[in-house]
Amino acid sequence: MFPTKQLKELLRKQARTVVLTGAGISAESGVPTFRGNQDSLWSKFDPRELASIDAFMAKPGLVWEWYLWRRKLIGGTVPNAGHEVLAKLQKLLPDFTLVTQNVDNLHQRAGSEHVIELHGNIHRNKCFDCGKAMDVDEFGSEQLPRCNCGGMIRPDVVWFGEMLPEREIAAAIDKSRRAELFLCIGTSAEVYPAADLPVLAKRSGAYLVEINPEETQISAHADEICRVNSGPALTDLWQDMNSMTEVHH
Ligand code: BV8
Ligand code: ZN
Repeated sequence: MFPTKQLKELLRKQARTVVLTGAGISAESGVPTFRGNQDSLWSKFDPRELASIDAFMAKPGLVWEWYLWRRKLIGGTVPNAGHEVLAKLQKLLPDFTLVTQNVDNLHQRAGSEHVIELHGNIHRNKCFDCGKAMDVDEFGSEQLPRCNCGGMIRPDVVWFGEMLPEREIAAAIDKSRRAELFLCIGTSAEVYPAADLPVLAKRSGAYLVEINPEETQISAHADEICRVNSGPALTDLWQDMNSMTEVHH
């Protein structure tokens, strides 16, 4: 059952911990995952199509409409228990790193600090040409905002085919190499290079835990699998850790 005594022992001895999260950790907040077949008006579009430079160059208005719709939807959600437990875990463990593929900012809203955002943040914009951060206020998708250099403004997220931010992916790789405990939560582990991180950690000797109600590409590598939604799973983990610390007082 989850958490096993190995996992509890690693946490008790404050093992160097890395957590990788994907869209699944925000599902219980009401943020649609990429794979779930949402009954949203966008379900007819494939995110891998829309989250690309080609789509933005071809149909910038449509791509902006999609991001404005997602931004609005995310704005109406709140972090769930899963986000909250990870923020508390960070305060408890001396060497804890949270790496996320999500762009929804929910980890930060739950109080997590120094979050490594591999794929950017949907609430930030930048200039397509000069890369300058641009805080444009609300705009319609008819007249798209432009930078004073003339470049088009775009969401500050990493699109398919784009390189990940150098500092972030380098830090995530370094931490995964040194991890003693790696929690892989709510990700189908299909998108690279993020999906390499849990395997890299495992190969470097980390104890690999998957928290996901479904099987994924990572399942075969995992030392421990929790086939439960991340909210309840992380709540159980947190309660277990507290009862454990009581015992040790
Ligand atoms: C790169 C930001 C180098 C944008 C995202 C051909 C051409 C070009 C590139 C490639 C190619 N072939 C492969 C590639 C590489 C490509 C890639 O990996 N493609 C995949 C599809 C094979 N990667 C890239 O392009 C990356 N860049 O490689 O640069 C390069 C450069 C040029 C040419 C080649 C290489 C950039 C990838 C970043 C893309 N941007 N997001 C935006 O959000 O709009 S990716 C986006 O999708 C998310 O950020 C996330 O990473 C991914 C979705 O994955 P998940 O988070 O796992 O979500 P998913 O819905 O899939 O799964 C949800 C999971 O949660 C499920 O397992 C489910 O069971 C579980 N779940 C559900 N409910 C719960 C739950 N779990 C727990 N609790 C619950 N309650
Ligand atoms: Zn510019």
